[in-house]
Amino acid sequence: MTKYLITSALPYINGIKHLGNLVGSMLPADVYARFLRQKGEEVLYICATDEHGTPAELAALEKNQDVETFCTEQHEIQKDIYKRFHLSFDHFGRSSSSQNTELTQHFCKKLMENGFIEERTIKQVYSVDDGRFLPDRYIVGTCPHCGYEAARGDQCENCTRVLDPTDLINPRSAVSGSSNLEIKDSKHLFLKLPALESKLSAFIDEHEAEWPLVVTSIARKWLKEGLRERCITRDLKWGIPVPKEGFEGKVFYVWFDAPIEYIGSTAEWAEQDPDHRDWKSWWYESKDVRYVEFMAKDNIPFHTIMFPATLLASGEPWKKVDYIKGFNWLTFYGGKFSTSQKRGIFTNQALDEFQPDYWRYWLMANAPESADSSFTFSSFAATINKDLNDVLGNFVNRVLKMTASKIGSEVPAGGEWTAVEDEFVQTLQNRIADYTKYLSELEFRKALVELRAIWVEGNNYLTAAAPWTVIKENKDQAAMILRLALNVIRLYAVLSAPVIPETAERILKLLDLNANDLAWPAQNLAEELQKLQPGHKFNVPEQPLFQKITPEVVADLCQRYGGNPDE
Ligand code: B3M
Ligand code: ZN
Repeated sequence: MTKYLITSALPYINGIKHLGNLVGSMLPADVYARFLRQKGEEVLYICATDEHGTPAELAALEKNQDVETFCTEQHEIQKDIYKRFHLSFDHFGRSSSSQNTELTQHFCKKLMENGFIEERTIKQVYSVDDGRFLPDRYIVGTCPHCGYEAARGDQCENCTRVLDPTDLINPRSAVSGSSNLEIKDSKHLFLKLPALESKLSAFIDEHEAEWPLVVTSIARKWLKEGLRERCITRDLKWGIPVPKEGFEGKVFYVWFDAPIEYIGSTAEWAEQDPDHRDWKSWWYESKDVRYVEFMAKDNIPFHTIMFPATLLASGEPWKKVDYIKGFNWLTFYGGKFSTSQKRGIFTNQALDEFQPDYWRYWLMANAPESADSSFTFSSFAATINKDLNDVLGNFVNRVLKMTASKIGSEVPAGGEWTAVEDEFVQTLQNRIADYTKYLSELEFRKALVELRAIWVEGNNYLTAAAPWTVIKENKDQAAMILRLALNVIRLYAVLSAPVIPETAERILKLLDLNANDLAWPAQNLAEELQKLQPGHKFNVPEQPLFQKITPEVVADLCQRYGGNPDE
C-alpha cells in the first residue's frame, strides 16, 4: 500500500508570515493531508521553520537578541499561529535541530566523496565596522547603469540589472551604513551542478507529463540556461558548521540545509516516539512512499534542481519528490504584501479578525493555482456571506431549527424515499465523485467549486421537497425529508472537513457525533445517508454557524490594513 509523505515549504524564521505564504504552501498541504487521512491513507505531514541565513541574524540584531533566542521565540510564535489555523502537521520542526545538522553534514561528506564538490577561493566583501562578511544584497550603493542610489549588490531594483557588489559606486553596508569595506579572499565549497545536469534533466523528464506547468517550465528554464556551480557555504556564524578542515567558522548556505530539514524534521518526529516511528522508512529505500511537496513558485528551482541534485549526488537511495504542487502569488489588491509599508494582512492579524475557517475557505477557493490571485476585503466578505452564510450555514441552521420546532430534537422516523430523493442522492453522488477526483488531483479551486455546488444541492432539495408545506398533510413524509436532510448535514461536515475543519467539528458536535469520525463517504451514498437513525438526538445551535461581514466592517478593515472598499 502507498503511504503519503507531504511537506510544505519551510516558512522562514525572520517574522510572522502573511496570507500569501499560508496559501502558497502550508494551507493546501494541510487540506490535502486531511483529505487523504479521511480516506484512510497513511499520511505523514512534515514542516518546520527555516532558521539559518543572514536575514535571521539581522532580524535578531534588530530585536537585540542573540540569534538562537530569537529563533526559539519566533518558532514558537509561528507554531502557535499555525495551530490556530488548524494546520495538522505531524511534526513542525526546526532547521537548526541537531538532526538536520547531522544530515546536512552527512550529505556534504557524501558529495565530497563522490566528487561533486569543488573548493574555490572567492573575493568577499567584509564590513570592518559590522565585523562580518556581507552577502551581496546587504551591500548597497549607486547603480552604475541608472544612477539609482539604493541599488543592492546583487541587483538594481530600479533598472533590474543584475550587479556584482564591486560594480556599485560608493558601496556601503546595508546593515550599518558604514563604507569601511574590505575585499577579502575566502575559501568556499561549490556544488558541481553541471556534472549532474543529465541526471537532473532525466529526473524532470520523468515527471514532465504529470507536474503542473508552472513547475516544469521553471525547472526547464534553469536547465536551458545551463547549470553553474553553486556556492553552498557562507562566512557566517549562525548555521550548520562545514565539516572540513580549513572551514572552521564557516557554515552552509541556508538553501543547502533547508530542504534537508524535510528529512531532519521527520527524524525529529521519530525521535519523540522511537518505538513506533521510523523516519528512514519514509526517506530511504522507500518504494511504498508517494512524496508530494507544496510551495510557491520562487522556491521551485531549489526543489526541482538543487535539492534533487544533493540527493542524487549522494549516490544513496534517498526518496525524491513524486509530485510538486507549485503556486503563483497571492497579491493584496494586485500589489505585494509588504510588512514595512503596512500593506496586507498577516496570519496573526487574520486570526484576530475572524475564525480560521473564513480564511481557509476564501484562500482555498481563490488559491493562486494557474495564475496570481488578488485578495480584497470585498471579495473576502462576498464569499463568506454567500458561500458560508447563505449556502452552508443556512442549510444547517434551517434543517436543525425546523426539525426541532416542528417534530422534536431527535432524528424523526417514518416515510420512505421517493423519486425526488433518489434523484437528489444521485446528483450528490456524482458531485462527490468529482470533488474527490479534484482533491486527489490537487485541483483546489475546482474542488471548492464542487464543494459549494454540493452545498447548493441541499438547499435546492429543501426548496423542491418543501417539508414546511408537506408537514401540514403528511407528517411521515416530512419526517423522511428532514431525516434525509439531517443526514446530509453530517455528510457536509465530513466533506467540508479538509477545508473548514473547525466548522466540521462544530456541526458533528451539534449532531451529537464523534468529531473524529470523518471517514470519507463510501461509493454507496444511499447507505451513508442513513447513518443517523431515527431517535438519534441532536442540538439546535444557539448561534448561526457563521456571521455576515457587513460593508461597515469591510470599510473598517480596509482602513486598518490598507485596502479599498470599492475594489
Ligand atoms: N524558507 C521560503 C522563503 O523564505 C523558504 C523555503 C524553504 S523550503 C526548504 O522564501
Ligand atoms: Zn540601476
